[in-house]
Amino acid sequence: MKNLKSISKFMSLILRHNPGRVGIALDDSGWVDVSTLIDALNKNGKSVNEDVIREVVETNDKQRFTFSEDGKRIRANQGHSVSIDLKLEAQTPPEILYHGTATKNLASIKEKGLDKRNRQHVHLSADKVTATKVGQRHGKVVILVVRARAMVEAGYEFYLSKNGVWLTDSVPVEFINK
Ligand code: HQG
Repeated sequence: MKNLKSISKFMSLILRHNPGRVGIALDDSGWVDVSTLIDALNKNGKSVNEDVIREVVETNDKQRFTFSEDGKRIRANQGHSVSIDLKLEAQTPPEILYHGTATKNLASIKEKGLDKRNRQHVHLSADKVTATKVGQRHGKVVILVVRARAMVEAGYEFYLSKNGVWLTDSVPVEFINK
């Protein structure tokens, strides 16, 4: 059986964090030619062809990747640490968004608000279930309530990634309730 999960994880690493690991570069919006990615993966121990890449994209549990409209390029929908501009249009978020984090982060968040750390954005969820899963990755989970609409009224911008993750640059502490 093809190990789609391991290929998908490796694609996340390459398309979000470290394209140089397999000797490729992303363009300034995070895209790379599918053929370039396939060649690079094959040279680095992952035996893939276009059908396999398509299956990874279609079956990925969080829809982490997208093909360009012409199908020739591919990128990660969000989660990058490399400096790219997804060129998403600002959108009006729901009144409230959620952020799952670990209790160990709370003191620092209370002091500084939410910042993007290694990634390009702060990631927020429209529902608590998703936020809980995100937070559990870091430890004992706590769900923060972000007054997103109030932030918009104060001039902050929000973006919605293609796979439904709300993104913003930072969340000042006055917009966060526990
Ligand atoms: C925390 C996964 C202390 C923040 C998920 C989080 C998501 C602070 C951690 C996506 C802080 C960063 C992103 C501050 C923020 N002081 N801690 N001032 N500001 N933090 O992994 O949001 O499976 O970079 O609360 O599903 O957890 O990879 O961000 O705990 O969508 O597709 O710093 O990654 O998606 O952690 O997760 P992360 P995240 P994938």
